[in-house]
Amino acid sequence: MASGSSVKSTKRKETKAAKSASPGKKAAKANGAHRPPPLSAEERLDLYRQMLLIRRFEERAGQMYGMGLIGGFCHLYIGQEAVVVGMQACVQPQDSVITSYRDHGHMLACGAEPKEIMAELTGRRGGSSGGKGGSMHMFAADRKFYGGNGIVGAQVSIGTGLGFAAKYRQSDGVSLTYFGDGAVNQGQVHESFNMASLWSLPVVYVIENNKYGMGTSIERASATGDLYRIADELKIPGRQVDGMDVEAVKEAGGDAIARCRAGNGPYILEMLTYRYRGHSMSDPAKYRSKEEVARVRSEQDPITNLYARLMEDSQASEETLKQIDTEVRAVAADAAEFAQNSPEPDPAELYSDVLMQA
Ligand SMILES: Cc1ncc(C[n+]2csc(CCOP(=O)(O)OP(=O)(O)O)c2C)c(N)n1
Ligand SMILES: [Mg+2]
Repeated sequence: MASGSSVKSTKRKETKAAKSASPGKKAAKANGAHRPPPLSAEERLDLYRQMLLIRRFEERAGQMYGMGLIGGFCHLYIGQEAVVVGMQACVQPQDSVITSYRDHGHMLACGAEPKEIMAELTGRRGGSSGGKGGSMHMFAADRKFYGGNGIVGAQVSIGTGLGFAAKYRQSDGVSLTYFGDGAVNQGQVHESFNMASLWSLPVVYVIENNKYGMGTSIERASATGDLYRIADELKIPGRQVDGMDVEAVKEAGGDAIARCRAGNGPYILEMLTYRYRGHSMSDPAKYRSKEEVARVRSEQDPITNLYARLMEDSQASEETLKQIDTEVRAVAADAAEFAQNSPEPDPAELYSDVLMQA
């Protein structure tokens, strides 16, 4: 029967997907095993600290969710830290950032206050949006961070608009527009690509290819696996990057941003990455094996690998790295405490900042 054979072929593809879930290796091959020049100890330690802060912050958020302190959806970024940390290491103050609902790491990497992010998660007054946005709708206009968007792909059109604004106002800014593998084949995404190419807009499209859109693997959702070539016909160049290697991300991000800033139009970076947790806190992730996750964690973890490089190149001692862990754990713990003690929003605030049409 036709349906039977399609189930079989889907299963075959999933097995293939599980076997090929080694993001770093594939990109290293695609980039000709190019290893960027090593950074200084100071630069590497800064990247290490930022990735570890995101990891510890999100672990804490996961615990708080489990304790019933965070309501609604909560999508953790654990595993993908190298992408946003490597990219944000290349930006200038005039550059803008926009992403999906998987946004806590992006807020942290943009320099927003951990306490305010955690209080936003618990829906408290001290949150970055006064507790009215929550996990999916983080926002920090003072950091040029434009969300936190719950509609898959919507941020690609808005991010393209941010690129248009930068060009129109001659601000010399670049729009960093992050989105997932699950969004690349959407209509509005391609309409945005077309405009950006036609008008030569300064937009770096960062595809965070973590292999899954909810429970659907990229192999089952997309006719092409080479997402960095998705806008070839629209003349947008692209590059595939090992998104588990923060130094490779930084190198590729620096190139792409400089290219856009110089007026060469948009660019696509496909980051091969992986999320360790389920799609959201309520996802038991039954569509992939525990072994698949364990393999990526043990072979490709961006934090463990940078730790190893720091040690290998004698750029840091075990004590220094342990000290960083202690410090970021304390930041996450302080944020959690603040987020539990901050008061609930005033009921009078219910309708403020809310657009209503009669
Ligand atoms: C327009 C739209 N369709 C469907 C959904 C439901 N949905 C939420 S997340 C998601 C998967 C997106 O996957 P991906 O873009 O790969 O991002 P990831 O969650 O992996 O970061 C879907 C289909 C939605 N929020 N918006
Ligand atoms: Mg995805």
